[in-house]
Amino acid sequence: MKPQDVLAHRATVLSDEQRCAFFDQGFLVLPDYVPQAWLHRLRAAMAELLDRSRAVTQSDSIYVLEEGHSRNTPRLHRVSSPQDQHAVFWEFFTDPVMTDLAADVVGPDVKFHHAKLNVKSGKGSQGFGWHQDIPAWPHTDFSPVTIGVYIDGCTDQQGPLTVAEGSHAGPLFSMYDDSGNFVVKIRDKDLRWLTDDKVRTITGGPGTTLLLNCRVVHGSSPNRASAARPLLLPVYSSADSFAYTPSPIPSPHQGDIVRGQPARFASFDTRPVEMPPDWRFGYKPVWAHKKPTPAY
Ligand SMILES: O=C(O)CCC(=O)C(=O)O
Repeated sequence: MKPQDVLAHRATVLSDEQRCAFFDQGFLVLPDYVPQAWLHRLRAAMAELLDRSRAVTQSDSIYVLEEGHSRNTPRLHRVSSPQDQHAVFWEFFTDPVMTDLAADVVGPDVKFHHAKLNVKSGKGSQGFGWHQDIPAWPHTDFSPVTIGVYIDGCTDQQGPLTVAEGSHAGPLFSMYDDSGNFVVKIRDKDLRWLTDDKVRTITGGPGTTLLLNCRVVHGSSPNRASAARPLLLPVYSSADSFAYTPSPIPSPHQGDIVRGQPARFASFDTRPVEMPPDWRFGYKPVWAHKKPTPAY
């Protein structure tokens, strides 16, 4: 669904000003949005996953390990598809606290695509280079939105998400490096336009929530503080927006309608998207390319 059609529906959570700010700038920050009761449950579920990761010795399709990870000191960079690892995450992703918020920017009928939990253990080595998300999972339009929740909050030192304001309205950049690897990182030569005045750094207290349009240029540096910086990142779209490539982070829940009704017609925005590799034949994660700032 296109922004003008979304705006024709009444909002549930956001004000008209907040919705317009989201469509103008490509992102919106809601300080302390997620209630404490949910944050408690999410922390407990995350602690269980961290505990399970003690048995993992190298990064796999679920756990991406941070340097220094061991059975005694579990250290994670990311958990892929947390909703398939622990029921609490799916409960959260389908709760109105998330789905009503998504509806305010994608329209009343909301579809789930995938999710990640970027744990970013303290004193970490991994950040996320500047990138755009949609080239990894193209859709028929650009309605997909990532709703990022800082479970414990995030300070300047913890590798906060940084966003290039308004960049969703610009071009999509290549996510391939000079050797043809899909590294989900924009090449330096394509970033000359990105001056400091365009960069917004998103920090905030526990429960602070960020809505990020799928075309926005964003990234983050490694976590230099000692505490982890968990950021939960489910992705939703309008029900009438369809992914047309396999997902790099597959889930049995991909395509589930989490609010409203399935679509009878697809919505199309014909701006071009560079195709990702064919994920049907296996996904070579970005950290496997030995690049300094992996993103996926
Ligand atoms: O967790 C972060 O700091 C950035 C995450 C990100 O950009 C992504 O997963 O696409």
